[in-house]
Amino acid sequence: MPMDLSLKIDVVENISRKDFMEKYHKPQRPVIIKGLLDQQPAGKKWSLEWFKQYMGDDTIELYDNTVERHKWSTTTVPDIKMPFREYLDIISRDEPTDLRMFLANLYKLRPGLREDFSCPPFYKNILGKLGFMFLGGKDTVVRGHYDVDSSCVLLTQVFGDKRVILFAPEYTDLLYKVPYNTHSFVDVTNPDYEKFPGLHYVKGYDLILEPGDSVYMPAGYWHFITYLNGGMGVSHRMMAPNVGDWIKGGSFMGISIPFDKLMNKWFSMRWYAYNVGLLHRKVNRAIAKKRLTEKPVVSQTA
Ligand SMILES: O=C(O)CCC(=O)C(=O)O
Repeated sequence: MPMDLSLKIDVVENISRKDFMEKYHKPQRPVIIKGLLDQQPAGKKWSLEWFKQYMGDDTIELYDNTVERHKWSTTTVPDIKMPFREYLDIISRDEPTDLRMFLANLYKLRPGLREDFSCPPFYKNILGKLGFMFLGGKDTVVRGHYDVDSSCVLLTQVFGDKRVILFAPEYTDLLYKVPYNTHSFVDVTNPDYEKFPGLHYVKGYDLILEPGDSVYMPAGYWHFITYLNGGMGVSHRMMAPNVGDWIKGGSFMGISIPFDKLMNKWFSMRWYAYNVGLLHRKVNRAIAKKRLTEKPVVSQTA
């Protein structure tokens, strides 16, 4: 039984704040909002070429997916710096790249960009002042994760297309979450069911995010992202509707990340091996629970 990626996500246009809150934020359901970028000047203005002109000389920080330590620890320190223009040249080629720009503080880099695209009115909130920028090239992979602060994320695609696979937080154990981190040990786009049998039991959404469109990812939602070509996205955040997620996010950032970094420093591969053992034990328990609770599918024709 392969994993089920056939869940249907709602797709809406021009959503009001009331509808958004009632139908998606309060019940924590994902949704695609079409054409959000076009409601602000950025829709007509922002492109890869425009960014080259506007801030091509700025030095930006990049993460390199081939660096080993990213596999077992939360990514916090960038690997490479280069002029933005050079990076935009790399991603404009139709060639795979492992270099990605992740969580760059957009309005801090260039405050003027807020005039072009600010937090959409229906999404205004205490965290809405922050905007983060993400870029990648063809086949760039953002390893599966949920956001460390357990906030809700509205990710708007500026140019390029990306494949986004989403899973609800209930599948956290079955997705092989690395202990003391919020990323997954597995690649759901190329599932190895022999090694990772927990993947048989997960159900998710598989979508393509196109330029101008946004996806709302509730708190704790797993996202596995693959860039289909050179692309850029901008995210805005909102606090989760329940206090449990605030506590989870705060304790993860304040306790789990520093603890994991320290243990990695002290014990290196021994800490990693311990965590791999721990995660497999967790998944085995989650599989056993699924087997007990899920009714087998009975053939209708029998
Ligand atoms: O689009 C990307 O590159 C990553 C987006 C992401 O992980 C996020 O908004 O949390």
